[in-house]
Amino acid sequence: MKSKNEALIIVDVQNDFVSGGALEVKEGESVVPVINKLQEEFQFIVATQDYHPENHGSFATNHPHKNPGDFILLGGLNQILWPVHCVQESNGAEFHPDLEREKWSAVFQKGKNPQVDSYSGFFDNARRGDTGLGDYLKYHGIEKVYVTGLALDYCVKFTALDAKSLGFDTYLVADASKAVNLNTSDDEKALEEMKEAGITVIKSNELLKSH
Ligand code: VGL
Ligand code: ZN
Repeated sequence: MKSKNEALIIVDVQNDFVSGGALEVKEGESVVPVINKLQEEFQFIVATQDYHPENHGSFATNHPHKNPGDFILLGGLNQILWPVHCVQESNGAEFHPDLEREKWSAVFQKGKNPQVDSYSGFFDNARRGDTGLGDYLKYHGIEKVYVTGLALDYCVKFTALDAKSLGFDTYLVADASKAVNLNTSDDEKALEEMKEAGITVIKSNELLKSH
């Protein structure tokens, strides 16, 4: 069992990010049994949920003549456009049905402001809006975080980078995360970027074999 100052962060394990979903991560659902096993080890677990209004500026359909993969300026930031995904109250925004939720302390929703995208579970991409996750973890005495979920090259990466920047000892559990890989080896690049920031990349069995 991990100690009380260690948290598991489960990022965006939602129907739209697994096989057949609107913004499919190939074999995204393969992280579910790994994350469920990890949850048994933790006393403190939080999850994030991508939760967009229909008019969200990251949706290609909300911009004339634009397609998913195109870039625009959104709130002054370079923004890649996505298919419509994780719309509030839709099935695609729901957590994967096999994902255990009994032990979760809280869920942090993000991406609600139509004017800015929000990959990290802590801040929006402009770092203006704050979900409260950082203060919540600190209030509960958390010092060490293990980041898991979807997608490795977007929301997982930015959540881990923000955790590290906020002073948490940050671990990325590689086999508990999968990438969208719009470009080949985006997953490798994401892992490198995280390592360079001082995040420790581990495998789930390193967390499980301690007993
Ligand atoms: C995500 C793209 C857009 C993610 C969310 O959860 O990684 N990616 N919205
Ligand atoms: Zn999104």
